[in-house]
Amino acid sequence: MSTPSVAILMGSMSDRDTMGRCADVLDAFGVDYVWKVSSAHRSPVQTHAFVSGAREAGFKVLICAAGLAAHLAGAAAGATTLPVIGVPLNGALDGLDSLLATVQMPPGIPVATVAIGSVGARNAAYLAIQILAVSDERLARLLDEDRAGMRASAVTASEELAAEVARRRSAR
Ligand code: RP5
Repeated sequence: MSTPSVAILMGSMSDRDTMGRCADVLDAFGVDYVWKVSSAHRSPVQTHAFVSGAREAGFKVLICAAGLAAHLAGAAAGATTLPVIGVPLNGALDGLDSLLATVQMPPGIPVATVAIGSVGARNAAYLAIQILAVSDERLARLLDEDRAGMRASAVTASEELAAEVARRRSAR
């Protein structure tokens, strides 16, 4: 079996439910991944060993999620030149602490930081898929179909609102 394209690292098992939203999106697109608890603070040696070997192992994108003093994505980005997507999680201060810790990286060591919490978890998967789709036509096609679905939902919702306005007007 070949190495999955994506590795999802999270700081704690308590991040599992939120990052399940990320896994849901990867599953929906048929993208293989590994999913690990790997902490910048509690298991730094293991985290560094995995991340520094990730390119050679065949991974293409790393997704790193952590809350509080969220150093996981930044530490990972310092140990690999693979794209690292950071998901700030809400452990305190509405996740603002994690957002700043994840996004404020020094020049040359970027972390592609997404939104706080489950929205970010989903978008991390979408961004990873978009990165993979640069060289994967199947994924590019699925992304186009997914966008078409979103567009259709927005148009349908708008038509429903227009119909509601018409109903309200005739009821006056
Ligand atoms: C971070 O600390 C983890 O990513 C988690 O979001 C937060 C709290 O961890 P636990 O105390 O729940 O293990 O490192």
